[in-house]
Amino acid sequence: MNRKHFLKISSLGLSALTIDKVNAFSVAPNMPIVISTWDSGMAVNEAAWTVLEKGGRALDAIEKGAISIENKIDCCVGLGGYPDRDGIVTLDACVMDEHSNCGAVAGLEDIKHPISVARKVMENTPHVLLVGNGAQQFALENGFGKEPKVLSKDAQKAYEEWLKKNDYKPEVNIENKKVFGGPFAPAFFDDGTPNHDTMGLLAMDKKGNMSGGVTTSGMAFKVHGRVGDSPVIGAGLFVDNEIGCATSSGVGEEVIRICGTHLVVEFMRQGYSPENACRKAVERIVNRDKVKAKTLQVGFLAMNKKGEHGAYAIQKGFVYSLKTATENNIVAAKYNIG
Ligand code: SD4
Repeated sequence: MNRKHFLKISSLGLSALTIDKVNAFSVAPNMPIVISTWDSGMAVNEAAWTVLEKGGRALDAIEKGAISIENKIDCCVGLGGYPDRDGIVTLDACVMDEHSNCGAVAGLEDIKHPISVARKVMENTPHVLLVGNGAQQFALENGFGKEPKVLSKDAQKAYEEWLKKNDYKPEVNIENKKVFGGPFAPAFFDDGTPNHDTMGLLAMDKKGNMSGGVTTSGMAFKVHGRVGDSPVIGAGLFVDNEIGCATSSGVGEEVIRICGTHLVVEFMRQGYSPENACRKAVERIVNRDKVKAKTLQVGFLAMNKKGEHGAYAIQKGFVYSLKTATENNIVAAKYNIG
């Protein structure tokens, strides 16, 4: 972690925090609890917490948290995110609740809150996933406004850089290395700005019910029409209220291939801790192609019914944000390849 980035975290008021020193797994039986991918999850957790602390439903907390980051104009998810290779921002999102109800949208354009559209798909239709124009039409019919098609300043700059090389190959998210050459953007830019384009959230409310949600602009500079793992139930998100829940970030194709988050929950069902369940899913990806794995990043994040949580990634650099009544931390995930 570079100095500027550390200062940024410190300025969030996380005084004693150094990512490298915190444990990759901790027990938090105290409900409620919310965990979310990356350090940008700290602010998202705060928003979710306003629902959880009042005894609200985990699903409402998830939606509120996701909306808070979708609102950020110059951030990593939502309409401020990076475009596809045609310069168009297309959004993916999903939700899953304690009854295994789920809803998702993929390739959604010009709508600010894909997470809420995903929830409406879940609650107002007999379907699970709406895509592209149909998803937008459904959003408009349900009262969502159409936003103008403009790239955020950051996205515009990144897209112009990328166009110079127009190089489409996955790159690992290496810290402090400017990599505009691949669809998976780096964890941090040279100036220390965090750069992630997927927010996955998992929450357990005071009643012990779990829900999850994911919102993303997907991998930067993807082929137009490409859908990643994020809106795919069982890949980017899975919730089984009897067992646990999981979400993922990274190269979505690798996660889809192994039905990643469903696999993580199934490992928890077999008795693995959240961290070990994530590790086993990561190993499934790495063992499939060890050479390719060196160029990829995938991180899984999970929580079980006891509120225990953990994460594991292919590469160094994956972190998650944790909030309970007594904890407000960024936690570093262990990883397979150093
Ligand atoms: C995707 N999983 O579209 C997403 C990308 C991601 O942080 O997680 N970026 O494949």
